[in-house]
Amino acid sequence: MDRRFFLKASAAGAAGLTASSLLSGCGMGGMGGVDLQPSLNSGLFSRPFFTPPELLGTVNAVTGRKVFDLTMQAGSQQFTGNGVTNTLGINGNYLAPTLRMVQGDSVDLNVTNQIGQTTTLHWHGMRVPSDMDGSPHQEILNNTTWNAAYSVIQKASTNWYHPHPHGTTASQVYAGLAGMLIVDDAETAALDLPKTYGTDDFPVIVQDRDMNADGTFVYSASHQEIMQGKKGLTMMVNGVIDPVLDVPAKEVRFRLLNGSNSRIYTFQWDGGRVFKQIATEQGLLASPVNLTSITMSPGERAEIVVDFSALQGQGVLFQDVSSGTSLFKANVVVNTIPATITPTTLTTIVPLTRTQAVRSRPFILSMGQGNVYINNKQMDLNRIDESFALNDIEILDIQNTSNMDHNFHIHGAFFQLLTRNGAAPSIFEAGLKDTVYLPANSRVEAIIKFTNYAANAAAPFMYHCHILEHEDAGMMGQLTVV
Ligand SMILES: [Cu+2]
Repeated sequence: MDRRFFLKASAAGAAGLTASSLLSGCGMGGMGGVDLQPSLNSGLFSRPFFTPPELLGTVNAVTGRKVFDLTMQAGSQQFTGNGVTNTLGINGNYLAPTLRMVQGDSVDLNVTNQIGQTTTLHWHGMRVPSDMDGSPHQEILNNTTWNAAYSVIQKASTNWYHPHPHGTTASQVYAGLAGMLIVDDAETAALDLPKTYGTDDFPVIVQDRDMNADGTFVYSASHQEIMQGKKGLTMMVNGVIDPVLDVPAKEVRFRLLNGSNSRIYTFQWDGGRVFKQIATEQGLLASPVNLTSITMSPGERAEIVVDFSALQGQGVLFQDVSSGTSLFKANVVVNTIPATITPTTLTTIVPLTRTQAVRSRPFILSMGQGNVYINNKQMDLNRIDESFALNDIEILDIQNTSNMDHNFHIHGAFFQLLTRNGAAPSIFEAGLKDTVYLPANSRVEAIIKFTNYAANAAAPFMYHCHILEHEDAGMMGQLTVV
């Protein structure tokens, strides 16, 4: 079964092009790689799974604030047997440590840019003041340090951090600048959930990359790739191709992040094994929901729990149905820590209701004349597109009128879906969210309440398509909260 899944993967991954045409570069306009490799996912799972180290911060004895020192740096890494590639990373060569914060913390993040070009660092999913958001307006010039300071006001949730400089986000994330940011709180800590990081609680950052035969990354920004979004043929988890992970024969929690530039995944466990989803982007669901697959667009997160207690000695594959690729293998080994029993009630979510909304605000995602738009406009750093009133409840009426997939992410607040194409949203996206998938010609109504001021017009919040090539091409707008 596994082998067949992989063989299907090879055919799907090559998107109808033969391996020889890929190798000669035919039909891959703008790729620039005459030796571009087909998918390197072999189905062999010989490399160890990499769990990014945690960074807990250092408490300043005088101020009580938690201090995180982050260096965005250039490096190199070997992903295949073929050779090294230039990369970017944070406190390392590729990706970044998992930042760990607790609700109620006051944090200082000292971000030093040593990547040789201007960047920013955005805390995706964190509800922070707009001038601390790491948006395109908080530029960090090369060889300078940006000091971000904020209070952690939100509930336990799986977030992430990545650059957000206008026009160069896609290439910087592709080169490796991304990491997880986990918020903990007392309510979640008291639940009988898997929570031992690196033992029964794992980050799963899924990304796709193209590589040349010499092991170097391929990233170009041809017009075609900008419009279609860059999709690599090789999938990686936490920066490793085909990793294998020992998991204990008990419940195990995975914090899924689609960290890809533009690829949309539908994840499953082989054989359609049932798992529990326990959280969306902004925290726990009211109750776990049983699923056999979950679809995630770039920037979306989900926490899931899989029960391996009856599977000791077996290998279970985590797969992307859309491309037919097995992403990593979980080898179930003897459990040495206390078992957990995921509760049937996790938290209380108070839904915002349509009758509370003071208005419905349209966001039209469209394409035309070789460009991408929101409300027929392209991003202008000097223009404020929308103004929200503090504490007003509004409906975001988000419509994708194009024949291509997009998604929608908004900074500074979270939302709940009211409808998808006029019907109730899927159960796996019924929680608190900050990023939502919009397939071609689809519509989502979401309800939102801004409880944070945008500090001033010089530091607005962003909303945008999280397909990074689209974002860079101007599928983004700016809002203030007054
Ligand atoms: Cu888009």
